[in-house]
Order: sequence, then C-alpha cells, then structure tokens
Amino acid sequence: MLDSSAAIQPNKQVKIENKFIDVGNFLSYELIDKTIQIQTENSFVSILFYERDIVRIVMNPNEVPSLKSSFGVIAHPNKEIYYHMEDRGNDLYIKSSQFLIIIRKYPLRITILDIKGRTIVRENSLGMAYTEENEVICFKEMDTRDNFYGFGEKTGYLNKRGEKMTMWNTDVYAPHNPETDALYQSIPYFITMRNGSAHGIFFDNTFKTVFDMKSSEDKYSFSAEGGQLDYYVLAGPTIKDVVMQYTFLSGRMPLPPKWSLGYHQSRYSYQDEWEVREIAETFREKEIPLDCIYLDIHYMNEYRVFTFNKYNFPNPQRLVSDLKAMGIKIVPIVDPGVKADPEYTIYLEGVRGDKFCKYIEGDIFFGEVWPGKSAFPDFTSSEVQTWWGDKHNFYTNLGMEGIWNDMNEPSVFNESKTMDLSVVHHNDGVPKTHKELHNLYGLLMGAATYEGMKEQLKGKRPFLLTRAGFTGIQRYAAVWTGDNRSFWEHLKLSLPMCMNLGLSGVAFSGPDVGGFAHDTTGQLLVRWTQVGAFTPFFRNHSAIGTSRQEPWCYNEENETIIKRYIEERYRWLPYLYTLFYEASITGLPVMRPVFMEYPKDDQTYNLSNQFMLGESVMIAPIMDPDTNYRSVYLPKGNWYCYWTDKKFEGETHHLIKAELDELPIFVKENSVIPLTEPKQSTKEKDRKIEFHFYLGEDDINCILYEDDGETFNYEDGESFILEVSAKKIKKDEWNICTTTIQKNFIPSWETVELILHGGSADTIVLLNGTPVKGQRVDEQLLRIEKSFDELVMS
Ligand code: MIG
Repeated sequence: MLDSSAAIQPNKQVKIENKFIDVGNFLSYELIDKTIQIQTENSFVSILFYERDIVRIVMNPNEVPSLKSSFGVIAHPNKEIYYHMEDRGNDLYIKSSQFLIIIRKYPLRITILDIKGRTIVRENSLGMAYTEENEVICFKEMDTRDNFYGFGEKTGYLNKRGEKMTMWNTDVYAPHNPETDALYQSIPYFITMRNGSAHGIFFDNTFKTVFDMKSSEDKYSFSAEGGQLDYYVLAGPTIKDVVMQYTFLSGRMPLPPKWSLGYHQSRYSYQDEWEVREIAETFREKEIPLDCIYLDIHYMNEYRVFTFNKYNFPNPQRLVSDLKAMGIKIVPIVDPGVKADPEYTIYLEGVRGDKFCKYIEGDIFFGEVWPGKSAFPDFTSSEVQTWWGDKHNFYTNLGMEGIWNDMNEPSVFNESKTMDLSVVHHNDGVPKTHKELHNLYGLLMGAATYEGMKEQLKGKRPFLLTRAGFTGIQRYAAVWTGDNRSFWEHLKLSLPMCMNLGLSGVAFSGPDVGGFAHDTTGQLLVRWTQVGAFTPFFRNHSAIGTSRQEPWCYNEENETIIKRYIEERYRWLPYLYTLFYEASITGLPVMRPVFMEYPKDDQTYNLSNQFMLGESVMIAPIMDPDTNYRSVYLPKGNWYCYWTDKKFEGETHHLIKAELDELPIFVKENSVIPLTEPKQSTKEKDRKIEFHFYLGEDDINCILYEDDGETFNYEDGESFILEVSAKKIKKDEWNICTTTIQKNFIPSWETVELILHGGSADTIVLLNGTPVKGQRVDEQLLRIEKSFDELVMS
C-alpha cells in the first residue's frame, strides 16, 4: 500500500512523557533471599544478581514482581554473589565486586557504576514508569558519546544511535529498507559503547517492545505494551564481555553439523524429484562444491506439512539416500500452519488432542496460509512441543537431518499479518494472550523441532534454519534474514544486519545469497557469492518467478568465479569451524564488526561495509555494480593482502582495486590461519591441513579445533585441539611449535603444511626446536611439508 501526501497531515504533538505514571518516591525495602525488594509510592521493584557482572531489575506496577523469566533465559540467579548494602538516608548503596548501584529515593532513580567509578546507566528526570494501559517504560540518560548496537535483525547501518526500533515478529516480504522496522526476529537487547567501553541491557519482555534511541538527545528509553519492566544490566566492560554476559543468560549455539557450514542451494521451489536430482548432478558434473539442497513448499501434498506430493516426489527416501551418497543433504521446509482437513492425520490428531491455538471460549483459531484455512500448534505447551517434535520422525525416517522453519512469526495472510492477539495460549497451565507471547512463537517452534530431531537422530547433530525467533534462538537454529531482493542495496544491508545479529547472540546467520525476490544479475550473484563464502551461513535462494540463480545461470566467467569462491569457502573451513567452536563456548560471533576487535578506534564505530572473521581476517567486499575499486579501512597494525601477500599499513584508508574475480581479504600481521584444500562436500575427508603464518614482530599462535563434525561425541571430549605457534628467536629465525591440547579424536589429515608469509631470503625455521629446510616459493614465502602423524600425533 503506497501512502499519498494525505498521510502527513498536521496533528497536535502530545508529549509522550506526560502520560506516564512515575514509580514515585521510595517507601521501604526488605531483603528476601538475597533479593532486594523495594516498595515505592506507585510500584514494586526487585533487584537481584545473576553473576558478579549481571544484575536484574524488575518493576511491577501492582505487586511484588514475579521472578519467572521468559523462555529466552536459561540462567538462574546466583545466590552466592556477595554484595554489601547500606541505607544512606537519601540513597541506598548496593556494592558488589563489579557494581555500585546507587538508588536515589526521592523519587526512585537508579544509577549503576562499575568498580572503576565509571557510570554505566543513570536515570535522572525520568526513570521507570507505566501507563493506565499497562505499558511499562524505562528512561536512561544518553551520553553524547554513546553508540548503540545489537537489537537483533534490523535494517540500516551498524550504529543504531538515532533509531527507534520495534520488536514484533513480522513477515515482511517488502520492503526491507532503512525505515522498515520490525522484521522476523525480536531480540530486545542492545550494547552501549561509550569511549571504547561497553555495557548491555537485555529487556526480558515478550510483548511488543520499543527501543527509542531517537526521540531525545539526552535520554533513551525501552518500553513494552504490557508485562513487567524486567531488565538486566550487563557490566561489560568490553564488547566481548557484554556478548558473553548476554549469551550466559540466553544460551549459546551448540556446534552445528559441518555440512551446515558448506555451500547450500535452494529455490522456491525445486518442483520435483527429477529437478532436484538434476541440480545435484549438475553441481557434481561441474565440480562445484555443494552440501545441501532445500525443498520448498511444493514438495508437499497441497502444502500439508509431514507429507510428500506422490506425483512429484514418488520416492523421497531413495532421493535422500542417492543424494547422501553424493555428499548432499536434503532439507525440507516446515511451516506451522496445519491444513484444516478432517482427513489429514496431523489435523485430526491436533484437534482431537487439543494441540492447536485457541480462543478463551475454546474455539480453534484459524488463519489463511499456503494450505488455505489452517490451525496453528500451540507451542507454549510442552506437550504440544513433544507431539510436534515427534512428528519429525516422518523426515528422519527418510534419512533427513535438517529442517527449515518458515512463516513462524507466525505469519497469517490477513490485515494484521499474524494470529489474533486475543488467542489465549496454554502456556503449561499459565494462560497468556497471543499479544503477550507472539514474539516467542518461532523460538518455541524451534525448540520443539530441534529437540525432536535431536532425539530421533540418535547422537547426530540436527540442523535447523529459522526465520522467526526471540532471545535464545541460537540454542536451536541458524537464522536467515528472510525475503531480501536481488538489489545491490540489499547485499550492502546484509552486512550490518548480520553483524548486529552476531552481537545479539546469533552467531550463525546469513542472507539469501543472490537475493530472494527480483531478478539477480550475473555480476550481482558473483559479488554476493564472494561475500556469502565468508558469512556464517551460506545459502543461495531465490523466489518463484524470478530468474534462475544457480551458479551456472549466467555467463561462463561468472560461473568460474562463483565456483572459485564456493571452493574458497571449503578451503577456509578449518578456520571457520574453529570460530564456530569458540562461539559455542563463548557466544562470540563468527562474523564481527571491526569495532569489536578495535574498540578504541572511532573510525570503526559505524563501519558497515566491511567485517572481520574472528580476530584476524578482514573482508571488504565490493558491493556496487560495475565497480572495481573501493575504500578499505584497516585498523592499527600491518595487514597482508590474502591473495598477493602485499603489505598494507593500518590506521588508514586504502583505495583497493578488485576486479570482478577478486574479493578483498586482508589478514592481520602476527596471526596464523589454518586452511585446507577445497573439496566437493564436507563428507569428503581432508587430507591436508595448512597453517599460514603472517609474520610480523611478535610471537604468534592459533588454536585449531576439529572433531567428527556430525555427532555429539565432542561433548564427551572426543575432539582434537591443536595449538600452533611461531616464536621469534631473533631476526629471521622462527621456532614453530605444535602442542596438542586434546587428541581424543584423530583428524583425517595426512600432511601438514607450514607456510610462512612475509619472511626474507634468510629466514631460518626450527620445528619444535629442530632446524628444518623448507621450500622457498619466492623471497618472502617459505613452505614446509610434514607428515601429520609425525609432526603432531607422535
Ligand atoms: O510467503 O516457502 O521467506 O524463503 O521461499 C512466502 C516460500 C513463503 C517465505 C520465505 C522464503 C520461502 C517462501 N516463504
């Protein structure tokens, strides 16, 4: 719907602040089981510690706050945290080893400082408040130096200062542009970075929430349409600390199966078995690596989930096993809408077993989606979760190991785009409206699906891809960013979107490579594939009616380059997989904004068109048509061009040339990057591991993580962890050491190659103390090849 000028009629501005009821003056406090319970004139406030560096504050207008958390939170308060509390007349002082919380009493205002006396958050003229209509809001002072990040999946630039953002899971087919606000994911959390230091706020409220970093110059606010004002202050002080604190609360991604990190091909839709086979065979004939093909909605019998259309897919089991033999997995789409059809088992069971979302009077909610009139499982009930999870044996019995959840906002074809807000969810005996639980629907469907698959796969890691989610979605699924378009602008937009998702706990994300809607072009597909090869999730997907988008659909030059970059993805898997391993332990993203590594450098605070992979690698793609130059910012230190080894100075901008076949990649001096040889699919065993040493002045090292890539045995320690270092003995003399930290899993590598970049003709290398001769490729490049068993395993 396009607006005309009538949309901008003059109206009277009501100052929003006037409608709020302030919490008012302090009345009394009590300590109950280490929770500080405060009563004010107009509210009740509780304060409790989760960790030394995480404090939770909950305000309830009507009664002592409930301390039950949303499904997004997995952590519990730590009652062992020691703090000291003092009533100083006009203020309450609460001091822990990380925080000083000062509660001004008249009226109640909270200021939190860190141990160095640095203000983290402060309330002044306005603090916590609510309205007659059950809205809750919290105002905090905004510093002129504050930059804001996180907020999950948002359009626009990296830094969200000056933005107002709504969290309300929404199916937005179009447009995705800077003023598109609510998208598919709701992650009510953000990081404030001030002067290189950081802290975070996680607002654990599942209603529609709004974060307003725009309307005022000296304060920001976060508010919700209902519920309690329940938020956590995360102390930082670094950005990485905040992400770890947030993912301590909301959980971390389990290690994904390796095949999910390969290249994936999708299309809405591959219409039948023969088309799927043809796609798979074409990849293999052309020797383009591929790990997965998706089945979009046309595989089903009239869009009934857990069915196949027998004409188009007569033998899905054989299809799956034949493709598996080629190293290719099949992932089917599963939407939540269940076709209202009394002859369809799922619907029958759902109605009989009381599994669907209902109105309070007991009538099932029906909505139009692809199957026509449909009912929606009520995932807020654990019984329904188990039922739905179990149903997935339909897919696992066919040999499938991954599922793609779409339309799970939930999306409904009506005016509001979703379920009726007055639907009352079962919620395990604590009924709540859809208005309150809407944002959880995708997360709960994800939990049901992941747990069901995990159970049926008997030790194998499931893969789940989802469109909708809430805080904590990383525990179950990778996130793709929905219906983008084949626009250069959307390629650009995907970088800050995925970087902010990464800061919001979702380390495994990516956009549809090539663009979903609209027709792509050969050049756009090339440039997008170059980027996709280095984003955490790498899937080419396109919509019905748009031009075909498989790697070979444009000219030969395009195809050759696309193939080369897909191969490059497989070459980088050891480095990437190690980053995923780290993410599973720390919650830190794989794809990082540059300021995460260089928080003191203000050139990086809104750097949205380049990103880092881990600590050492800078990806600076070309994202404009017919363009082969761009400016690249390199922070402090020296950088190597990955392709040529040419050195670049940091703390400055460079004009970089990159023809269509080149993605600018820079590796930080003093780092080691593990790579391997390209292969057709992750099913093939690597035979060689390479360590690339980018020499500078310092000693350097890296960790390499490896395991079987498909089971949960790593949880019992069946993994391989190697530390590789290069110590500078003196000028031109390096001692390379390998230390196995863990070897309960034996990797498939036969040879290990050590490649020194940036040495000189005189470079001498010792290997664990013994001099070795290498093969000099040129003045600055030295290669040493060894047997993996001899060097590492003995
Ligand atoms: O209304 O299943 O975002 O990836 O191909 C469209 C068909 C429904 C939206 C998803 C897209 C998928 C499409 N779906």
